[in-house]
Amino acid sequence: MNTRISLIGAPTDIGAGSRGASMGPEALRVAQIASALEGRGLEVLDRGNLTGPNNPWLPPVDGYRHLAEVTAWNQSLHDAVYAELQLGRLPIVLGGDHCLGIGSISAVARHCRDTGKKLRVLWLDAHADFNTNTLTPSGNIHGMPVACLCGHGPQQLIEIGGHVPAISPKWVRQIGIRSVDEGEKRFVHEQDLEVFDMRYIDEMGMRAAMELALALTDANTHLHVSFDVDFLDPDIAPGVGTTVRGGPNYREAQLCMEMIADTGRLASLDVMELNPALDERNRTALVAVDLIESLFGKSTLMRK
Ligand code: 4U7
Ligand code: MN
Ligand code: MN
Ligand code: MN
Repeated sequence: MNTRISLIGAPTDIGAGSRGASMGPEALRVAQIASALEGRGLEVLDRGNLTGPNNPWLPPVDGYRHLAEVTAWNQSLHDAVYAELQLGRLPIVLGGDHCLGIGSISAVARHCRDTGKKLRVLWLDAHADFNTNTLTPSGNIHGMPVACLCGHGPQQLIEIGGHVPAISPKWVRQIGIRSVDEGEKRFVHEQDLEVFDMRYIDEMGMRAAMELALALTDANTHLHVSFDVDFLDPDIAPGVGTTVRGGPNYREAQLCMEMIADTGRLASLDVMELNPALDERNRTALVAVDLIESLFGKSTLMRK
């Protein structure tokens, strides 16, 4: 695995339904994300924070809230992530709300086109984030990034990575899903997204879900993890804007991260939706950093 890491802070809540994810990057730094990764033998460069428009906190227009501002943030994040990948580094985006997945993953997809890599996106989330402006009950663009990446969204967002669509739904595996809106659900089925929802994880276990989610990845695969912290059960991760009960517990989440680490293919990561305004003494940031250590190979395994 690439041992040269770049942290990119994207301090905004421009696409979210509650304020506060803009403080996510600093909370992850306070939880010592950099030294935790250095402790794993990785070289970590903290590139600091991107800047972008303030959150005007306005109602949606044509089913989109803050479309112009969301576009500006994602354009700048795309450029930053793409630059790190071109330098041969592994970008970790410190979000910020999940609308930023558009800029980050469109840059990753562009890099994969440049280098002939196969892209696999693991979307760890309570939500499918597959709404469009006609399906959305909220107008919040953090509920739309997967649809936008697959080419369903406003022109200015779907074309950020220079190729429409940025990705194919076939490259995505969603894990931990337990809250999908009615119209969104129909669209997920229509587009044939592969979803390992909580019912699947309850019945089959996290191990079976991850084995399938990681199937057919090989030495030519670029593995991108989009980690929405609300993936986790709110008992261990209360500091998010949209908690949904019944998520993976600490042990299931550890296993998920460890199985990704075992592939050795992780090449980019987003840590999104952490909301320190809703957290308790930074404990959600701390659990996120702990899980990220596992994602980078810290193992609870005693076997040789
Ligand atoms: B997140 C929601 F209606 N589906 O579209 C919507 F339930 O990035 C929530 O996964 C979206 O946290 C959650 O607003 C977006 C809602
Ligand atoms: Mn999300
Ligand atoms: Mn979510
Ligand atoms: Mn959320």
